[in-house]
Amino acid sequence: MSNHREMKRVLVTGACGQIGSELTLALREKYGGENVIATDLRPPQKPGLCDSGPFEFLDVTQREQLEAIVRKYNVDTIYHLAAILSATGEQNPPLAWDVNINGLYNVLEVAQEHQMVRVFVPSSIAVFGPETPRDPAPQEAVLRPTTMYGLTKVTGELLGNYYVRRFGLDVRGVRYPGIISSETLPGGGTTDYAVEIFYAAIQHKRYTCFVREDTVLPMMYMPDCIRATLMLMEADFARLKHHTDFNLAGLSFSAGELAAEIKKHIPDFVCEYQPDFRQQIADSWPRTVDDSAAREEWGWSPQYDLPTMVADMLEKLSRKLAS
Ligand code: NAD
Ligand code: AKB
Repeated sequence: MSNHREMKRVLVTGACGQIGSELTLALREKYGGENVIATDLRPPQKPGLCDSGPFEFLDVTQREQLEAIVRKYNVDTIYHLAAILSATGEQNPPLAWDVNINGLYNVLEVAQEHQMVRVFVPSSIAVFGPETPRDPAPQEAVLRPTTMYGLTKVTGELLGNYYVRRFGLDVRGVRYPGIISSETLPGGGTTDYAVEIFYAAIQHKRYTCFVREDTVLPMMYMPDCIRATLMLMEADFARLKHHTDFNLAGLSFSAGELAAEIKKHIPDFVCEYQPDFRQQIADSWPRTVDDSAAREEWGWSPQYDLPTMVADMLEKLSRKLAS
């Protein structure tokens, strides 16, 4: 199996997004700036991504563009983060299908053709649907999502596992919960309220939340997200029974509990609730997930709980918004 070789030249797709903008820098710390090629459809918002290593424009639905960059830099590992998330996906299902399915197919085909060492393909709690137990969602569960995004994520998991079995390509992935971070705004998901609320609390002391106060979803703070991603990619392949579909838990809380925790730091903060179409998506997802497979197979354990995450977010974001 190819995983005995070392990862030396890493390509990140969707590098300007919420996760990519921070994961790329973490990878550059680890492998050296010039060895991590950031790519996206759009230009980087922050100088950091361009200053610390190469950046190339890449539309993942265009296989020849991907192929050219892989050849140019002699890429042996891909972190494939380019995707259309749940809320945008419901507003434009054909785009979600094209980017999430055809883009992934191109990445896996090129990775196999170039005998790559490893490929990371994130999945999501969006693979679950109303028929899955919600508290917690088991590792092995009924996967009948009701969103186009969820449907593409289930297909992505199956496709990744197919390349592992059929071609011996080392493909790995986790079902990320909603990610909370202070660097880059999220890109059109249902869990975006859990980030927007911090900006609104600091800037306006008011937030109108688009899900109900009692809505509980699995979430994770970015430092845990980055740590989990690097841990899985460095795990011994021989210990992995799963490959592309690890449940991954951080913390779970209701929108009301999040607002109350922020209010401890900003006492005059007011949160109102006006659910929109995203409520239905949130209601189809679990409240918590069972991540015992990730814990057993590669030693996963999160570090942040609600109070430590909120305190750190407020501190980092206040500093950023003041500068
Ligand atoms: P994001 O929306 O913030 O970033 C995605 C990036 O992909 C954007 O910069 C966008 O410009 C780029 N992109 C879109 N279409 C493209 C195309 N055709 N070619 C190249 N780039 C394209 O997303 P994210 O939150 O950083 O998510 C990264 C991955 O993690 C995705 O697979 C997503 O499904 C998964 N995930 C994210 C979360 C979360 O809460 N952030 C949760 C679960 C899973
Ligand atoms: C979304 O809300 O679409 C993402 C996800 C959980 O996959 N944050």
